Amino acid sequence: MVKLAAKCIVAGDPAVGKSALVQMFCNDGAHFQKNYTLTAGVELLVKTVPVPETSDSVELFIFDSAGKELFSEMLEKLWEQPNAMCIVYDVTNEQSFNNCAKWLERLRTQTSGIHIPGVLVGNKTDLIDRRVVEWKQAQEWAETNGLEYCEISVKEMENYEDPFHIVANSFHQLYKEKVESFHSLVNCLWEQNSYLLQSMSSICILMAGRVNFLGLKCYLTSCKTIYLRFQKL
Ligand SMILES: Nc1nc2c(ncn2[C@@H]2O[C@H](COP(=O)(O)OP(=O)(O)OP(=O)(O)O)[C@@H](O)[C@H]2O)c(=O)[nH]1
Ligand SMILES: [Mg+2]
Repeated sequence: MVKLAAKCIVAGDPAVGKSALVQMFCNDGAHFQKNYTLTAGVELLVKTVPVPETSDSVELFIFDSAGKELFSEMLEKLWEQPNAMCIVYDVTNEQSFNNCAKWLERLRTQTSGIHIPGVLVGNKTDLIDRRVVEWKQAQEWAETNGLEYCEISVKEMENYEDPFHIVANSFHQLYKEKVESFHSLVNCLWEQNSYLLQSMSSICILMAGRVNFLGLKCYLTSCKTIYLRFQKL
């Protein structure tokens, strides 16, 4: 069982529904924030997400960030070294979609070129008649920019858990890939070293059989013992 922890930044324009989404997710759908309360700076919420078909889990430290420009300087300090990102826009507000490029760029400056899992979230799909950003357009933009895409309605409690499940699973997947590459590196080093040890010890054993100088013989015999122990491992 592996327990991972990830810092997940939630960003996007003001009033797109970031806080409503984060609160809803962390309260297990118990409460929809109907009234708009502007977030000043960052609000931190924590929730553990189980990884399907494993006994592993990811503890998400969710940084619900302010959309207002006024707080942007403060945000950049709190955003340092994120492990995952969630960029939210409002499907009834084209400007909020266009600004996702700006949010993504700002977040990428925090990751020092390292790939981190991310998801683009189109919220407020319940406002069908006011919709201006189409699924295909947003999905394509997300794909081009290396992000997953999902659409939700926090108000109608539709797919509101998806964004965090997506980032938690991707983060877990990245962890597994890193562990696998570490294991193959260790195996590779082990194989190389055991080959080297075998060659060195073979020479030592050969010499020990022929040279009758006591000190050297003792030294070579201990090399032989070490080699045999290595072989047993
Ligand atoms: N119709 C509808 N309204 C929503 C939905 N999600 C959030 N809202 C409303 O949108 C408004 C803004 O929501 P917030 O979550 O406060 O927005 P925010 O993105 O956190 O805004 P800032 O903190 O200023 O960045 C609130 O009145 C919410 O009730 C949704 O799925 N559908
Ligand atoms: Mg907010």
